[in-house]
Amino acid sequence: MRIELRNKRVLVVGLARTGLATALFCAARGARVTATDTRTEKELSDTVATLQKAGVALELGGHRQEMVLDADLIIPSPGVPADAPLLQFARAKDVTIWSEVELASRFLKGRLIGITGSNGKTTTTSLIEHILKNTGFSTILAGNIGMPLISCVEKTSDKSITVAELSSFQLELIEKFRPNISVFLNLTPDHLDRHHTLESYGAAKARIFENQTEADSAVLNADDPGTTPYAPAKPQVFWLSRKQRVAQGVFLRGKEILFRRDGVEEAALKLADIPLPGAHNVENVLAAVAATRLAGAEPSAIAKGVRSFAGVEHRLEFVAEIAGVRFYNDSKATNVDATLKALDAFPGRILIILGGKDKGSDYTVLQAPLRGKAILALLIGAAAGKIEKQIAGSVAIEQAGTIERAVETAAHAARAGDVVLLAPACASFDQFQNYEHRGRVFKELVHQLERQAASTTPLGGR
Ligand code: UMA
Repeated sequence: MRIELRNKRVLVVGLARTGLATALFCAARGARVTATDTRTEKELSDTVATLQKAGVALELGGHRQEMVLDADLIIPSPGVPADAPLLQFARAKDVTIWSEVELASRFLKGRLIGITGSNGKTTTTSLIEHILKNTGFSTILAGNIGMPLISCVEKTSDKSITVAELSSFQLELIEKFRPNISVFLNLTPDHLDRHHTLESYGAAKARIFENQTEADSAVLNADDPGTTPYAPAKPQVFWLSRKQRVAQGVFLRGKEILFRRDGVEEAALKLADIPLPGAHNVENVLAAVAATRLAGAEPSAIAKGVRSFAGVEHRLEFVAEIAGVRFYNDSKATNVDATLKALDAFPGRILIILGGKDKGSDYTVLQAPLRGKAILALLIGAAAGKIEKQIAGSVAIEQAGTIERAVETAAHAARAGDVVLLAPACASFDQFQNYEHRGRVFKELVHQLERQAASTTPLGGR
């Protein structure tokens, strides 16, 4: 499993978080590393200095196809499409292409829990790690959540449990990657600009099960028709369900959450213990209950962990209440399904900020919930025109253009009891560095409003 990197010729493609960490990891183990990015030296200044210091050769401002002829192994970043011309050329030349998680898994010690799905991955990953850490396990939180798995390899030990969020981009280029416990939460259309069809997107995610053995476990969502066909044969399958009792896994009975294994049922916690809004978060909790119980946490510790979980930044994150209007940041709602879930989490009177970079999505499915729950849609970014056409007639629309104008307009239009929700259904890259940046900008705008509101309230006034 482990590979010898000494003197291996490694080509790292893409130099953001993943590429930088991968190049440094390989260089530190004696590999002869070349790194390439479409961005120029000027755009990558700090990274360039760090890599040069580590002895990494650089080819910036584009990818020359011939580079692959000098490589034994290519590690592209998740953001590099698997069918990019450079990688197609490498495949034709039989050069091995691995994602960074494949490489990292060759060096990881201890146990690995991998979580994938279209939505809820980050919350579930964070919750699993939170529960296990509070139970006393030595844990590491990594992966698509923002921390490349390769950066965590050194921290792992035979006793550690690495809890990794995994994207389809990371899983589509694995070879032997094998989690001890895998979780596949749900499958809804996303990243169709990259995977082209839902089938190939689902198949990429389902690779999480590919190398699991009978000694491993897999957790799947029985209520999600997108994932059930992918139930694997080898690992033991544990189902989660909000709607039905399952033979093996986690389900609801009345207001109680139960775990069932080999015919033995145990109460894990109560629905009321879940501190997060929305039915989708119940599913995330059920998945976390299954994964942590399988990892060896006791039901009482799981219940305690769930109750004390504060949620995750940029996922239905409460930002502030100003004059009775509540502002929520769900910047991580980068696809239509996530936005549907966000709308579902509130009873109504929502002013929603939608838009950004389109990923080939169909926004017409937003019409019914917008008609039922929203009072205003504020559109921003490159996708605003397409969204307006596809949701026309369902809700009042305001072309705000930027997030600044959207927040300002929403704050003026909203009255006490309303919810202003950033749940854009799009990627952020047209106007922001990433969804985290978009969420932070939104929160700062809301906090500015909060400060203004505080300074205009007369001191001692009633
Ligand atoms: N680049 C090239 N050639 C190309 C395309 C891109 O050189 O053909 C370069 C870009 O110029 C840039 C770099 O590649 O310098 C970007 O790589 P990246 O987008 O993979 O950036 P990282 O910072 O390494 O982030 C990646 C994940 N990004 C994506 O999947 C797009 C991060 O997930 C992840 O947190 C991080 O690795 C650590 O594991 C983000 C994401 O949006 C959050 N994920 C998607 C999602 O959750 O929906 C899957």
